[in-house]
Amino acid sequence: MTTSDDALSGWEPAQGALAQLDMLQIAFRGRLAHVRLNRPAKRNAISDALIEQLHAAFVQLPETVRAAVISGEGDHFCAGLDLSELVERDIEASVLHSRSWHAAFDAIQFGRVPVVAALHGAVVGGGLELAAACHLRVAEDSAYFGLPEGQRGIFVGGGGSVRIPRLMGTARMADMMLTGRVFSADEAERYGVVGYRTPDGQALARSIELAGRIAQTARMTAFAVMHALPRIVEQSPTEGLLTESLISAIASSTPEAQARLQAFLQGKAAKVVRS
Ligand code: 1HE
Repeated sequence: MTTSDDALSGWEPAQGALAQLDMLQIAFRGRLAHVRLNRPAKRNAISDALIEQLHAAFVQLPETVRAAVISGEGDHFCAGLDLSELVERDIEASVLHSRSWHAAFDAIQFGRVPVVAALHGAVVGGGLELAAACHLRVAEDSAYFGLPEGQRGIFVGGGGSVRIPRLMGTARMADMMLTGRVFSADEAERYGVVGYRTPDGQALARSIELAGRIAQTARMTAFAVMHALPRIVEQSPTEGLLTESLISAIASSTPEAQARLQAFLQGKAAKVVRS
């Protein structure tokens, strides 16, 4: 079991272009990347500049990286859209603004590596949309989940209507938007929004530990889980089964898979044990 101290030590700050992204703190350790939202004075509200930087960060992750963690500096993960920039836009500009969020969050969901979201404090509006674009979510006790778009007179625009119902169900998302209902970390776990729960102050360490395990997954398996699985889920069962057969055949024929299968057959690989 990795301790918090182990998980949080030994990180090297990003160099070069990634170091220029001033609203993020990016660091690497071995095959892991840590992307931290770094606007604590504004509760990590996502401005136009921050959404651009998030997009840039995830498309430019070095090839050596095999898993990433995203977290928020300060008392909250993310307060959602920067409302101070919600000036009147015409319809075209509004569509393009929303599409820029889609592009950034697609770069996370369908990027190079699985991403674990370490959640604490407010995970609201666009912050929940960002978390929903990640592959695993870890929430500590302080985390709470809301969609204040309803109260602000707007609608989700960062992919929330596509991703959030797939986690918690359409009825719960409708409830959040229509009544302002806020879910606790325990409720979020019960409703499938988060897969892991920790005491306060431990979500980041747990996320890093999980990212470390993800980084050991064979590349083709990670690719299939990220890129094929969500597409298969959207396909008809007939198409899905065919896609599954194709991806499965590709994955099992890679040298990495062959080596792992041989290792197991020779008694050199870990067995499946109770956790
Ligand atoms: C902000 C934002 C923001 C804080 N945009 N500036 N999101 C919301 O509707 C959530 C709005 N925010 C809040 O409910 C609260 O700020 C929090 C619960 C997140 C945090 O509360 P607290 O007491 O820790 O902080 P605070 O005092 O409210 O805020 C600190 C500063 O951050 C303050 O600015 P200051 O200059 O007066 O110090 C706040 O104005 C600022 N701040 N949140 C701009 N969101 C693609 S569509 C997505 C649509 C949405 O995401 S809608 C949901 C928007």
